[in-house]
Amino acid sequence: MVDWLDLACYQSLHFATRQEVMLIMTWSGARMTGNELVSRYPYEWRSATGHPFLEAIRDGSLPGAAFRVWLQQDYVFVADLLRFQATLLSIAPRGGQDALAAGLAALESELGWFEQQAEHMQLPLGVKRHRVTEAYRQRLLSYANDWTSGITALWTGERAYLESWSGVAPSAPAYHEFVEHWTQPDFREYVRELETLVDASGGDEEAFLAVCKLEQDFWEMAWNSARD
Ligand code: MP5
Repeated sequence: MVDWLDLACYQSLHFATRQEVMLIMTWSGARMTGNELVSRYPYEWRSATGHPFLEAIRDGSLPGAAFRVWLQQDYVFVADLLRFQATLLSIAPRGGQDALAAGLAALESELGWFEQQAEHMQLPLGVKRHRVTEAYRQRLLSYANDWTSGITALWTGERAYLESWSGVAPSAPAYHEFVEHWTQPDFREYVRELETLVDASGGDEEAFLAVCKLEQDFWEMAWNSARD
């Protein structure tokens, strides 16, 4: 583990460039804030938060089948997220308990909101987990007993949804309620609170990148389902 003193010595001895220092920080698992993670991996972040599925939500061209698959799988995802978050809450430091406990209650009511949406659409929710939803579940569970990776994974998925849905506003009218759900001020504030916890924890690059990829795969899964 390289700490800041080592880095300072390295820098004064070798006149390391900023890039070299950043590289050493990465190798040594150095601390990174949420914003640093997002700006260090612009391609991965864009892939997680921008997708033809979202473009089609914006312009109203999304095939109904793709939206239905997304909604069914996202319901399963949220139920899995609730369980993951309950475990993460059990190891949260004192300063993280408030946000995580409030988030848990919000997740439970979100399941009710999904159930209402599905009822309007006459859509069954008891579907089998898609391979991607299962991979996401497994990955989250692998982080559930480690605070830094767990909070990074949780925040990455939530911020990805905030940015994905903010990016399509104002969407085609059929999706207004969904855009509103993931762009309202309370949700924005929740994501900000999670980010503060990531910053304090030091962040986990690997968890960030894994969740970015899973977010991308999730859009891809729903998008491709219309062509299956
Ligand atoms: C979220 C979600 C956001 N609903 N689905 C995926 C695939 N990623 C992130 O979680 P929440 O609890 O709906 O804000």
